[in-house]
Amino acid sequence: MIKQCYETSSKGLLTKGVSRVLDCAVEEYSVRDVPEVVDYTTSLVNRVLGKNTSLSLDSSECIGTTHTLYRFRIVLEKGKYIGVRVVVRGRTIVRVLLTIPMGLDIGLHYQGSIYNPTRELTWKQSNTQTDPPRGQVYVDLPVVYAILGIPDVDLRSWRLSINGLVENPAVYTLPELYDLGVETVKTSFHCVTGWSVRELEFTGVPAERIIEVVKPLKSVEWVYVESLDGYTTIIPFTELNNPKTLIAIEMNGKPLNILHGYPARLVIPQLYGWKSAKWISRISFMNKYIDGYWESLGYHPRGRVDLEERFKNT
Ligand SMILES: Nc1nc2c(c(=O)[nH]1)N[C@H]1C(S)=C(S)[C@@H](COP(=O)(O)O)O[C@H]1N2
Ligand SMILES: [Mo]
Repeated sequence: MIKQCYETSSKGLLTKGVSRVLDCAVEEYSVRDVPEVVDYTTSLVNRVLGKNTSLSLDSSECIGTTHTLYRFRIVLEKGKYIGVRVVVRGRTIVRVLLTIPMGLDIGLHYQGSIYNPTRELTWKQSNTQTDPPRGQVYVDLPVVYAILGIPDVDLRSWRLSINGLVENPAVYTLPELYDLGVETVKTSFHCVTGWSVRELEFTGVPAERIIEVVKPLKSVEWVYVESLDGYTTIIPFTELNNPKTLIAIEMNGKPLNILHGYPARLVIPQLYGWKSAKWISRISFMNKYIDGYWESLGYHPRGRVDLEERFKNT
């Protein structure tokens, strides 16, 4: 039933006590109801853990109008638990992930593979453009997310570092970002969970301008972004190097509110919202892919809205 399994982790998950994630792409499996999801998941998980455990449903939610995510837990001693996340597309199970808590010495029975993100980028998906984009609904105001909490920000010590495989690494204070020259864009914003908001106005430094200054090396393919709260994400270099991508410092003509990522956040309108990291502190240009926070939980390496790239497919 398992096609490929990858072991991964992320900085943010470590702060939540999760030391590793086992992310399994499975042979597509049709289900008619939720009890069938439970039965399937129980037998898969028991095979991987090599013992008989029972799952309890923790929560479930829609991810767009096209996917459903079920979260189970296997309760262990001392309040620890193994989390299980099941990704269902329509009525088809496509992915199962296990989150393993720190300090749990447990054998996992699976054949490991190396995750190859470039295979995802050639994945074929019909892309007839609709408004709202496929699987999304418009709401009036953005939902605010802070999966790792809202960090304390001290502008006197805050800096944005731009480094990695670049000719001219740079470090900016907020006034220095303004000095690079700002532009204002009006854009829709799309969260992978299914809500979209029209016409948000962001002001900031175009990512293209920063790229001109730091001069990434030819070998750069990925951009890894780190935030003050420990949140991370990964973006294909070509998506960062897009005229609409901003290092935003204002929203609707006012400095970003702390809830929206003060002092600076990314805004990458063509990608789902989780790529638009808030409270950013470092942008690293890389020639290799590594998972960020949501990518380590099965979300797509690129996350293009027009191609409906919500979860990894391979
Ligand atoms: N640091 C950090 N950045 C983040 C998130 C987060 O939890 N922490 N959530 C992401 C997600 S999933 C979305 S949809 C957008 C939401 O932006 P908003 O909170 O300004 O509406 O922020 C993204 N950036
Ligand atoms: Mo999101």
